[in-house]
Amino acid sequence: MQSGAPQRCGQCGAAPELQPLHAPRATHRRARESTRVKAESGASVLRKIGRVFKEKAQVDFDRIFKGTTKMREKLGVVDELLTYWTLEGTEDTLEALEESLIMADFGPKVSLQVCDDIREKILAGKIQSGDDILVELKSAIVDTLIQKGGSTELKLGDDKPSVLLIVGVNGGGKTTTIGKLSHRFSQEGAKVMLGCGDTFRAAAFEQLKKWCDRSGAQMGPFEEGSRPSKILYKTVEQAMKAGDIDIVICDTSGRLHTNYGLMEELKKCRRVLGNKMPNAPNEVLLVLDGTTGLNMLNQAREFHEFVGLTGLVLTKLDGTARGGAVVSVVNEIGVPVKFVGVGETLQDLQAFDPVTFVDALFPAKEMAGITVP
Ligand SMILES: Nc1nc2c(ncn2[C@@H]2O[C@H](COP(=O)(O)OP(=O)(O)OP(=O)(O)O)[C@@H](O)[C@H]2O)c(=O)[nH]1
Ligand SMILES: [Mg+2]
Repeated sequence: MQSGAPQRCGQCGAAPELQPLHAPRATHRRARESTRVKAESGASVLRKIGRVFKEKAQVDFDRIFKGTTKMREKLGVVDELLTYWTLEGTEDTLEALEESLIMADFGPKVSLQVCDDIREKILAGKIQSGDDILVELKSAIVDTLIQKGGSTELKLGDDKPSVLLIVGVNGGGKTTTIGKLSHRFSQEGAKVMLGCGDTFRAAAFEQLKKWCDRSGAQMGPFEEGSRPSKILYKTVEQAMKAGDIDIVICDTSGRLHTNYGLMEELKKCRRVLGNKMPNAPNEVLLVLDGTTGLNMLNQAREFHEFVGLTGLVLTKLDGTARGGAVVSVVNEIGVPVKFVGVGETLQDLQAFDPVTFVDALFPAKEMAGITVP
């Protein structure tokens, strides 16, 4: 953490972004009382978390900047390309730009779309310089993420416990993401329970339990030999009985999107959660390994068809130059990215904000006229 970074309030523990809520003459006693009232109202905790994460995503530029180093290196050529743009050389520049975007795995469709957008603006006389092209390039990518994906805010609903189902192929980073999420929720004052729907790997329970201990969550019931759907059902049941659990996060085993039987099993997990609680799961998040590039497109299509995704988590962004592929996924299936993983520690999960992400990829140029809903 940077030395000058804002800290939690030493007396009442309020997160930095909540400290302005300390009215000028408010005492910390009053702040503590208000925290207690909030803790009693599950709905307000859940609503606050979605909002706070969204706000954080817009301010925590450093982490996302560091996590996108490899992508930025790959895209460095764009800057050079645009510096030497001339009106006569437009077609050559756009061709090279399209190629650079494809190399960073934005995918042929998105890359072409973006370049067509730029060409249109050049022909309309709205672009006068390489800087203008960069602004248009960034706007086009942000627009795709916002218009196609919709709101990136986590929707936890009003009734506790809120239930999150985490799905994805093997080794993508599901369990690690659950640990990081659990940590973030706990930091915001929520009580978390983890459900071990991974009955495939022998060590899955122990791995989840470790994250549970690190993040201060509770572990749901687990029985060797039980079906994942039964374990997750019982986890939500136990959380409901306990009464004070705000959020249940359900882990599942990794599976190939082409394995029909395992995808049906996942569908069942989703269904039984809904049987136990009317709005469950509140979020179904697909974890996508950033290093797989455009391979994530087919995964996303299939998982969306089987279980109806509400959000994407892009992991391992710190180790790849191929994260651009997620723009193709959003463009194709119309589901927003909600988080990005930028490392292996508890802190390495960022709520996703399209403008921050695109600014990190193409830094030091102002984005004009873009508002995030
Ligand atoms: N660098 C980096 N590594 C990550 C990130 N997220 C997860 N990992 C690593 O990816 C590996 C697999 O992570 P898991 O969380 O076990 O993946 P999983 O999807 O639960 O795997 P299965 O349960 O086997 O399907 C681990 O070594 C993690 O440390 C990330 O954002 N950055
Ligand atoms: Mg796992």
